[in-house]
Amino acid sequence: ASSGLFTVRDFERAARAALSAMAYDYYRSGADAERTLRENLRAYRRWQIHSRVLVDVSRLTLETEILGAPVSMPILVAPTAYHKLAHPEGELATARAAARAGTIFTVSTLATTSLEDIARASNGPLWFQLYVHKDRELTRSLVERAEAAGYRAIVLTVDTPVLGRRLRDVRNGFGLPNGLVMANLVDAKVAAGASGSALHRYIASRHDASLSWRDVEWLRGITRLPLLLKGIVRPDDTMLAVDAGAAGIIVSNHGARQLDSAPATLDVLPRVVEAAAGRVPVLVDGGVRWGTDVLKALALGANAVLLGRPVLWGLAAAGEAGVLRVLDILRDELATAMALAGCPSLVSIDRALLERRPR
Ligand code: HOC
Repeated sequence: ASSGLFTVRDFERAARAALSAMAYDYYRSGADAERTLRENLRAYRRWQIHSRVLVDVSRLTLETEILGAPVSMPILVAPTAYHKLAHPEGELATARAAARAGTIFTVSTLATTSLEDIARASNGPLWFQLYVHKDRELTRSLVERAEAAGYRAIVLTVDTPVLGRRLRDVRNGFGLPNGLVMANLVDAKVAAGASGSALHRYIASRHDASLSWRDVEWLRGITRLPLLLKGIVRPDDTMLAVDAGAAGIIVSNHGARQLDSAPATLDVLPRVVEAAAGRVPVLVDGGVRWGTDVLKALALGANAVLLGRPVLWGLAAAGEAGVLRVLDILRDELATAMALAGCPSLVSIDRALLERRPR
């Protein structure tokens, strides 16, 4: 089903054809005027790669390690909600594809498959993305379940005190079709039907908007898993996160779905990297569509990138095979970009490769 599809763009077109308008809109949407959505993509175009020539690139290596987990490439799968909306096999297909690609899959709290079933289906490394529920015992039990099921890290999303205004979802009356539930939660109804976004109603009633740095301490106290904070765009927050014991930072604006006019993640990456000062890995998501984008993020100091929408496009277009194909495309593009830029290894990708595009 993925024949004839050679780029993430091809997969987005195929996914659009395969999905209901409501599901496609949910995945593709940014908040408000979608300024940040466009900026995340544009930020990558502002850089050009100045290749080094006559470097032996006959033996490229893309393997690396993130928080002790060996991965085949510096490209991980970001947490995204509701994979069964994209494909009947949902998160199981994504998990299997990520494992086959040799990379980490970050499972969302809002998965449509239970975190235990996903762990049983995958022999690859898994992280668990956490939203903090008003009911702290429910949150504690999610963390304990993830730990018991063999997840290797908790990714706390910190850019979501409330839900961003995704106008397409409001207009479409977004919700899950009959039969789909948020399988990790007990009170998990976001059924479509009423006016406005059902996700918005669910989050307003259950999600804890009081989350603060004190809760990061609480979370660290209830798990021995490393804790990454996802949604950081500022150097001072980076320092607070490291001081609070975060094991990693994910520079993210939630795929531009939360605060519109947030900066493009690539633009703030260097300042976050500087603030982290090598004490913890810094990852970035938002706008990665090409292997050259991955190279640019690494050159600006990221240890790895995460892919959100591209994986969903692969899943919607062709299930497990589609996700695997998307991951392989990005891997091949990155390898080609590295060879052409004169970078035989990830450590040879440095800041001096990049120049701002002339105006
Ligand atoms: C306030 C909690 O990540 C999305 C998902 C779900 C967001 C829940 C936010 O749609 O971006």
